[in-house]
Amino acid sequence: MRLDLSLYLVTDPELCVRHGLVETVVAAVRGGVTIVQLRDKQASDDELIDQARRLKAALAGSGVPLIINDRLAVAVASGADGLHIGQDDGDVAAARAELGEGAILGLSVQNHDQLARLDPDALDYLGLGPVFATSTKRNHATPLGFDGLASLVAASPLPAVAIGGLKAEHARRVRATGAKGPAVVSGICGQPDPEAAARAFFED
Ligand code: TZP
Ligand code: MG
Repeated sequence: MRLDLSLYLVTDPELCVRHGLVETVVAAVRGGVTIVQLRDKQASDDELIDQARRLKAALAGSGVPLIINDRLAVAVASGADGLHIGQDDGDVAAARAELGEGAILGLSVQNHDQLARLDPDALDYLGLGPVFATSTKRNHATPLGFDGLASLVAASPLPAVAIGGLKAEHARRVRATGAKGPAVVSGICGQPDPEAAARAFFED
């Protein structure tokens, strides 16, 4: 599936409840989201597989890929389009070997050391952040700000999204760093109208 990182939605089980997970994602895609990551640290693998299958069905025909956070086994079992892992979520090469060449594989990167160590041939994109402090992710790294983000993007061998505390009003500055787009949880999922909230990221 085509990789378009213009607006990357990351789901959250608490923030996406107002309209339900599937309806929130479908609305956000109507608003222009180009890629979706299913992220839930608490759910069991079986629960996540079920959610992923329902999301895949809802996204059918949209061209919008579904990425699974952290769990390789869930990505494989659910027929999702890819996997996103952090620095401590296992081996990139092993994930690529199991997922195959056609899958989308992303990695979170917080600093230049991590950037220097990664294997770009095994990956499709990077998630850089956090740009700002956020309560959505526990124990996140020191925020980069736009200057730190720009410095990482400039050194990145792969297309990148930026994440962490990003709202529609930041979209222009994110893209000005060379990042392909913002990755967003609360700025879309937690909003009364996720479709309008997503659309606003293109109107900045
Ligand atoms: N990784 C770095 S910050 C973050 C993740 C998953 C959470 C971003 O959430 P929000 O609500 O868009 O600040
Ligand atoms: Mg992770």
